[in-house]
Amino acid sequence: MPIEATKKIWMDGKLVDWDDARIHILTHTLHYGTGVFEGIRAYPTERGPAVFRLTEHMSRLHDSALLLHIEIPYSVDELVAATLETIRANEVESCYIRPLAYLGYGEMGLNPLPCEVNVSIALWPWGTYLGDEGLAKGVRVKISSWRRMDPNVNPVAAKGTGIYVNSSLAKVEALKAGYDEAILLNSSGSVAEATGENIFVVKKGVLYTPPLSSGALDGLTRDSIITIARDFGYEVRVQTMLRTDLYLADEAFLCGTAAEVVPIREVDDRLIGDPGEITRRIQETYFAAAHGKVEAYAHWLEYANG
Ligand code: PPE
Repeated sequence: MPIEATKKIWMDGKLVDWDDARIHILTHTLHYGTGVFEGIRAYPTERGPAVFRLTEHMSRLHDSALLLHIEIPYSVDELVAATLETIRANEVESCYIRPLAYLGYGEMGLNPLPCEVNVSIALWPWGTYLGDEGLAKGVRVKISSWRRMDPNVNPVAAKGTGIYVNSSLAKVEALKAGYDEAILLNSSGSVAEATGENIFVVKKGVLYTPPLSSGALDGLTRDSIITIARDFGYEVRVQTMLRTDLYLADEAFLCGTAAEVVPIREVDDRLIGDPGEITRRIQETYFAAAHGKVEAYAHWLEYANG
């Protein structure tokens, strides 16, 4: 899906015109994948655009940076303020927000420590990540032949730009085989997550999701869903899962900021079926919360217009 241009991009403290948001070809991160990023969404509400769990996303950006020896020269609060300012400058009601901290031009070679750290915040309207039909009827997923990296190969807890080569390989393999998305197992064969989403299954009314120690990112959507599900009174178990737990699920779904909550209808050609009741309920409540319609989750939103 081509990016829909907006007006301004925040770069190192300044709002620059979309077409002028350029970097040098010798930017360190372009060569070695030494950057960290976030994916955040803002939704339209009665009080104008509201950003879902913005401060927590920016804290995770700082955590990712720490794991990769990147010193971000802006505090979490400064990044939050910059994001809200960029939303106002672009006059959008809803958008996907992509903060990036990267090592800039000036040094080459694998040592990142002498490099200048640059930060940008771009945003644009981004529709459904796995398609409108996927969101409504569910997607077909395939277990990838690519394994999620061992945490001692790469810190998978970091949203590092270079770390996404692994996801990208799995995504292309799944798409070329005619599926919508890939599920990655870790090096011991347990389910980790999808290329850009966490995964849940439902079995006999209980929700299951893999632990972070299986290689799952500490997703904010995952965390929101655990809260929503427990508030409904469902039991949620964070536990190690095998691929066969996916095949035998009553319901299954993916979740992430870009993807939102997407039912899974098939895993490796085993039919799970139409989106089940629990998946539907959670999907509906997640969207309602993001649109400022659930009082209990009002604290998840930060409003661009105060
Ligand atoms: N796992 C991975 C590997 C991942 O990239 C994401 C977000 C998640 C889980 C879910 O995390 P959270 O968004 O906090 O619930 N993936 C981002 C990037 C997607 C992309 O294509 O780029 C996102 O959803 O914004």
